[in-house]
Amino acid sequence: MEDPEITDLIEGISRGSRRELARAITAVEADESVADALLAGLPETAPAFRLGLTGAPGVGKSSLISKLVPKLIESGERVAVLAIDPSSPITGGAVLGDRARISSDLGEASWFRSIASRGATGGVAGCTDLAAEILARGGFGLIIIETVGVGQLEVEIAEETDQAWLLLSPESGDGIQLLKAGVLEVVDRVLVNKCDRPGAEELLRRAEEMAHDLDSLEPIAVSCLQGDGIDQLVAVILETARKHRESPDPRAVRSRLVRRIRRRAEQEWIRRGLDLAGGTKAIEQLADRVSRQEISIREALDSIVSAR
Ligand SMILES: Nc1nc2c(ncn2[C@@H]2O[C@H](COP(=O)(O)OP(=O)(O)O)[C@@H](O)[C@H]2O)c(=O)[nH]1
Ligand SMILES: [Mg+2]
Repeated sequence: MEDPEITDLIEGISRGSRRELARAITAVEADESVADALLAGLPETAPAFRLGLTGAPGVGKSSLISKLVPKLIESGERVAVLAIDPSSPITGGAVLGDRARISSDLGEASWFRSIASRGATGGVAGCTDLAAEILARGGFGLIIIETVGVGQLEVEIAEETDQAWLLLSPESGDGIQLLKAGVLEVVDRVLVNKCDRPGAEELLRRAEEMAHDLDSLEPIAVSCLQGDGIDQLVAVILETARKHRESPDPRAVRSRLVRRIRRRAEQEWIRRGLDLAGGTKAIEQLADRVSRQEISIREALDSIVSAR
């Protein structure tokens, strides 16, 4: 991306333009290096609170977010939601459905966007970190990140958030298994959704036991359908965000910066290394030579990594 374009984006975001904010995040999705200049040009703001909301598909993450966002806005928050669903293509029904459900005219204080694809250079976690940082600089004090499941990707995303909360529901059936498998060592809190459904009480009781044993945060039960527990949850989010903004954990801030710098360095190393070695063309030629058994894979590697 050319410098004048980046200057335009910085100027637009500083004046609160949603269009420029969207363009900036799209640009970073495609190429994380754009974020270097963007973040250098956008003034630091008060720290935003990043809340990760994870859980199996269908557990009610999007429903919950659509209940929470209007209430959080009413309490004076500016809320951005990043929904990460690498499994669903950009045109996927779920993503469009979520977008439609959440963006129902909440005005300037909220922002919704899905990150469905891996960027050209980095991973979803890197892109999420940078998108969240840009949103924070754009004046969003609360950033909710919705991710599916609790696999490796979610662990990575959890590292990019200030707290990661896991949503379980009695319907999904695997809640108790997840708790037994030590999921509370990865997430900070369990929320039990669909407490209008049978089995919710048992699930909540088990979650409470586990949280107690591990000295982890109290689980909270909600029903998006009936509205139970939503106000309590909003109050907990506001309080957690307030505490975080008052005194962000310096270790978390530092380790996030370490990951960000490391990731960007890795991308640069790969790009420079490949350039030195002659790029994709050189690798193709080496592959041809390996397939003709003129050189070994090891020799091909050596010729790439020793290129100066
Ligand atoms: N009974 C009941 N159904 C709910 C509740 N919350 C969400 N659902 C339903 O669960 C389904 C999946 O919800 P969704 O928010 O898309 O889940 P996500 O995949 O985790 O984002 C939808 O049909 C919702 O209407 C709840 O509290 N009670
Ligand atoms: Mg969803």
